Amino acid sequence: MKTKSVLLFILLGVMGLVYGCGKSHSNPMPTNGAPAMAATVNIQNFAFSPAVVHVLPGGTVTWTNKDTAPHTATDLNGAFDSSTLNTGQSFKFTFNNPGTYTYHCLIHSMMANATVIVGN
Ligand SMILES: [Cu+2]
Repeated sequence: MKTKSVLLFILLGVMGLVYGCGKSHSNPMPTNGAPAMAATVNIQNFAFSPAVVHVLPGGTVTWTNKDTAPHTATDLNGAFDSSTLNTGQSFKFTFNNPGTYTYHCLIHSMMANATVIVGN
């Protein structure tokens, strides 16, 4: 009887760990809701996440490379260029001029069409 409840306790604990771990990845994805003064973009799994961010004029976007591969965040029109970001490295850029900035990774051609929208 006592052994049984100990086993049940352990089983519940293990299930809790598994479930808890699964849940920790389900943070709400920051999307382009109301524009803010700052936004962050993770470069992960060969993608910019989120692919679209919206900041107010004067706002700053920070990109962080969470992959093992190097990446860049490079504006198609030359407004900004992170140059090569290795694992764990970040790049910040402050957008003073309203507009839509489309950028890509210079190293991986499939990492294209990510966007920073600057406006109110
Ligand atoms: Cu890349």
